[in-house]
Amino acid sequence: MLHRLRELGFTTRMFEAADGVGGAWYWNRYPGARCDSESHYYCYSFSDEVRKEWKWSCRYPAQPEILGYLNFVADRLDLKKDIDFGTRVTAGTFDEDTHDWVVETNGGETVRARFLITAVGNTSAPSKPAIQGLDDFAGKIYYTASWPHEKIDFSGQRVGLIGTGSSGIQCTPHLAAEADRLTVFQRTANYSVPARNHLLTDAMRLEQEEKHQDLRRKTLASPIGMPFDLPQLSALEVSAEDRKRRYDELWAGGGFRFMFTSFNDLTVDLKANDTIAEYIGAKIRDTVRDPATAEVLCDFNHPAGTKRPPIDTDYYETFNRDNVNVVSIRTNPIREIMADGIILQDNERYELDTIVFATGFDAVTGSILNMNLRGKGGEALRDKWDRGPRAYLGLSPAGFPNMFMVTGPGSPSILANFPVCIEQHVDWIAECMVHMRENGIDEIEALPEPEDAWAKMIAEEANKTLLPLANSWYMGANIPGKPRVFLAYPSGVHAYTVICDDVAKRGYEGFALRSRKMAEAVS
Ligand code: NA7
Repeated sequence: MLHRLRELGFTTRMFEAADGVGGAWYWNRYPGARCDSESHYYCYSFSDEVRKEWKWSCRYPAQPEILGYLNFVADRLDLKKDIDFGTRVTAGTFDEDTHDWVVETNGGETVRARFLITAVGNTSAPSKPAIQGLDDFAGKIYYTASWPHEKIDFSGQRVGLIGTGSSGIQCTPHLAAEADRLTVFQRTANYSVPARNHLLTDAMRLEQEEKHQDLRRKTLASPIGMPFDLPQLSALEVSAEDRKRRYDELWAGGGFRFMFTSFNDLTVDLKANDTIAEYIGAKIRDTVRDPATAEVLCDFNHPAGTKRPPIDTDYYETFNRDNVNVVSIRTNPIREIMADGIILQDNERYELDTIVFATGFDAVTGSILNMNLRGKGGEALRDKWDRGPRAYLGLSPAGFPNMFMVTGPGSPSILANFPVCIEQHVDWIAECMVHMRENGIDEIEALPEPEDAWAKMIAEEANKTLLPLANSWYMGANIPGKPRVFLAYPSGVHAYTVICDDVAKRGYEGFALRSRKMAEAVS
């Protein structure tokens, strides 16, 4: 966004809480942190030079490599000189007289800007559960979502890991390899699929480059922003043998393709979903030697794919180690944290030296609300969103003129490949700002009716799927008190792009466009 606005001649100020670029990839430095999307499409596409100058080492790069890539891009485009690092936005208020945003930072600075663009990520406000006794714990506490920069030595430690989402699943094998003992506290069993990571050879990279145009076309045509051939068949219209053959084939290839390219009705039909859930369950039971452990790991309690699907390297295999065990806390939750460990509701005690929280995020809305934004009439965004986030096209909330969100709630970002969604938002927002500049428009504001219609459509479309059945962060259900509202446009990034382009073509239909001159003429 910064690069595009600078190219277009806008004056910018950019604030970043961290001391460096990278966002989620800056903070999530836990052992095993790795991308679940393949490197050749989990990257920027806006510059052929940038793409050709960077060489990915493997199919799913680890956090340090992705952070290296983001630093490479920022340096290559000389972006860092225009970013105020180590600076948090503490408040933002729309000034109706001047059509400007007044932004305050923790450094005590106040900045006026015509536009306010949030690009604060979807998984950047860590969720730190308030478990009774947490402050009394005498050992060390770490959060995967804000991991220290220095290497942590877990050797000789009894480690407790809370959380079995993507982060918990990724760090489990690494903690197990180092710690004396690892106890994984699992509230909801997950359906993890092997990543099948591998190094990329020069020949593989060359092939990706030769096919770039074709892959890019597929990526943009896909609802999930990944260059996959979409499944045409229902899981229920093939024979059990053909279904198993398809699952076997895709399981061998690993990664998101297993979930997203096998059958077309897995997230809309419970019976179809059962087939993939049973398949993954059988794989877990085949892998994990102790039947009781396998049963805990198969206690899914939600349809497959209705929480963010994890992929892993040796997750289930790790439970065959002598120093690893899993404890179900679904019906027997953590009662308290004591100085020397964790005690469950049934009084079962686990003595620990270290607790690692892989408990996720106040996703999508948390970081936006933490900025204390106020729109027209001084309305707080937190109040406007107290029954769930609302924003027309997931881009701009009514009552908050000249505010745009990159990957905001109601956009497709959390269900799709992030770079594709980010670039779509950046292009749309930049074009809108140019349109305003060229036409003497000072203010753009989403209208309440189209915003309502957008929220209604999201709920209706989400309800046609199985996604609302899970207590997922997609639904805001992981945070106590957070409204249970589906947080994404559910029909995919391709359909979303078509709608956004159409809105722009129709002169930003659904938005009010105002200019000071017009207002003066009327008065
Ligand atoms: P997730 O996917 O939100 O996973 C968090 C995990 O922590 C999940 O297993 C939760 O169980 C568990 N959790 C959360 N709060 C608690 C409490 N209070 N007690 C016990 N267990 C708890 O976060 P991740 O960091 O793994 O992944 C986030 C995204 O980052 C990921 O999807 C990628 O997009 C990258 P639950 O399922 O809620 O029962």
